[in-house]
Amino acid sequence: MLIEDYPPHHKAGFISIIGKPNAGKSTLLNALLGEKLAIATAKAQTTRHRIMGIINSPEYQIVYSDTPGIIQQPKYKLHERMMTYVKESLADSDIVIFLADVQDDPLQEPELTERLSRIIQEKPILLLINKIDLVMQEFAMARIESWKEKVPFTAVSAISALHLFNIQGLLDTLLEHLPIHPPYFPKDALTDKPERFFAAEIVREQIFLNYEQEIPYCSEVRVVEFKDKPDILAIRVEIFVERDSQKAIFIGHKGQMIKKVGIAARQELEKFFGKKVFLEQHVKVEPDWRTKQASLDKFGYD
Ligand SMILES: Nc1nc2c(ncn2[C@@H]2O[C@H](COP(=O)(O)OP(=O)(O)OP(=O)(O)O)[C@@H](O)[C@H]2O)c(=O)[nH]1
Ligand SMILES: [Mg+2]
Repeated sequence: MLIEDYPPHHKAGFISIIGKPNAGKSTLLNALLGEKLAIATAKAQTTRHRIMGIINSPEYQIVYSDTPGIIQQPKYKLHERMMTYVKESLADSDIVIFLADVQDDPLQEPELTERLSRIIQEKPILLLINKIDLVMQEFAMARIESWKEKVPFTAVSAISALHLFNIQGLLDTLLEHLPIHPPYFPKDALTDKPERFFAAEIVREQIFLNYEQEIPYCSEVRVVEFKDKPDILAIRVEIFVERDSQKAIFIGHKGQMIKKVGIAARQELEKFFGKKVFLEQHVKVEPDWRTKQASLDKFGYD
């Protein structure tokens, strides 16, 4: 379908999903899209970029943005870049979804509630209380009330992004608030990011799942070769850590750890791309890359 072929009442808009680290934003994006686009792990600060996920129907196009978790005090230049993505996504959005873990107490978040109170003067904000599968209903209800006392949210809902609870109802609410507008992207678009980006993310997800402490946070993945041959997809990645000692931990005794990550990543890549994958990994050291402008530019944090 051509971008021009849309009915006069067609709705389209940008919806920004924001919240603290680990609230479940990427899980929610995947739930709304009905497929796994964004990586999601139990560790905070998994997402480092703004990732658009697009859903289309003849009548509407919703462009969701998954964003990095809001960090009040950025420690590295990397964190500052991540917060720039949140800001840009908020500036572009027609509707904001503020996703809160049901355990988060708004009374502990004065800066965040003040920021939300400012944003809501300009655009609708939906409060979504997530992970309600983990608590009693009364607890979730009380949480909603205390958030509402701090910010006059446009609408409020309790969901479980992981168990797809209340997701259809959410879509209906979003469509109500979506402006009449022509589509922004071709109707078959799913995301703004290229395949290489997702290849790097899938490897990074396995790093988050397989290592503890500092390794996930000091690691970055760059795709240096992406050859889509008829029978196999050949992907070569460089994995950067900050020091030699971290490189040794990454590789592990007799290369066991990197092998484990490679096998798991290859399986996930094959699922994502729907074909056989050959994955080659090289571990390199880029000293203090999280604090260096040039390194961040090189790794695509623009
Ligand atoms: N029990 C439960 N767990 C959830 C739910 N939604 C997300 N999670 C889990 O919460 C963890 C964090 O989920 P993510 O989607 O990565 O969270 P995020 O907000 O994108 O995190 P960052 O990218 O680090 O900011 C993962 O282990 C998810 O499986 C939910 O509804 N219920
Ligand atoms: Mg995320």
